[in-house]
Amino acid sequence: MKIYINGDFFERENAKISVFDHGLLYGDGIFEGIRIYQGKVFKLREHLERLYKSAKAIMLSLPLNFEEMEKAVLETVKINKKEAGYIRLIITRGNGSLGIDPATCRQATVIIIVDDIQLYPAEYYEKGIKIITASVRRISVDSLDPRIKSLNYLNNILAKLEAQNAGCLEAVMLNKEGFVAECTGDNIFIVKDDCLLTPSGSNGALDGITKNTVMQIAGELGLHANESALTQYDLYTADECFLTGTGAEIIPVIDIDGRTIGNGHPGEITKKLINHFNR
Ligand code: PXG
Repeated sequence: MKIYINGDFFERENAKISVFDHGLLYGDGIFEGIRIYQGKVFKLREHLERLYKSAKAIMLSLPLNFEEMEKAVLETVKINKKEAGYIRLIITRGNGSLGIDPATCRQATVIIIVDDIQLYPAEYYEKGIKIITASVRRISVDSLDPRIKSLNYLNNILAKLEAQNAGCLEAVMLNKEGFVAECTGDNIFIVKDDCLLTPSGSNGALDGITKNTVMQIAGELGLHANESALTQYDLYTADECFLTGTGAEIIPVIDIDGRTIGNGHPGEITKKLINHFNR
């Protein structure tokens, strides 16, 4: 395995960054998780566009421009000879002094890791998963907009721990107003009367690449798909529910907080979307 750090490649055991990196000290940084399918990087431009928006929002100037970043990612994939896998692109504020002042960091750190992807076990795609609502609320847009894909995941990790304590793989998080935002590492959709509904960015959802892909597939299939504020009631009374993410792809949800969704099996529209996504 060859890992890219600031323009050089290192073997796994030598791929190291400073303990003074503000990505470690303060979670000051951003990242992207990207798939490789059949030797091709999936939606690379979309991921890089989101990365550059995250960077802009936190005033992080990247040492590479868009084309250079694209090249660095493709080169790292090539050098690792991966036909299927996962790319983790990480940008931190860089090395600085002990103290949050980002101005002490002169150069952002760019890390690109190409590895295998950890999937949910295959059986869950066939039978669906159970999720709970976390008591921890999604950080609100006026504190740290969830559209910024930052290195600060403690909020999501606390919700993930709640899911695990309840024997579930995922938890849905509400925003501070009580509307549905997203899951800890996935966007959430419901199907109601043949229409797809999913929370918007201002509801506290990441502008998910997989979410946008599903919206596009829905259009191709002639299904209505809209962003909408959703409550727990909407989830509980949905005909179908599924989660989307680079890691999860599309995974059906069959139970939320003990309420059976639909007939307790993955829905027909969900299955159709999974089929089209896998093409
Ligand atoms: N919401 C959150 C909070 C996420 O972290 C998504 C939604 C889905 O977005 P995309 O663009 O991937 O459709 C994510 C993405 C991992 C892992 O290793 C997590 C994600 C993606 C890839 C890997 O846990 N989360």
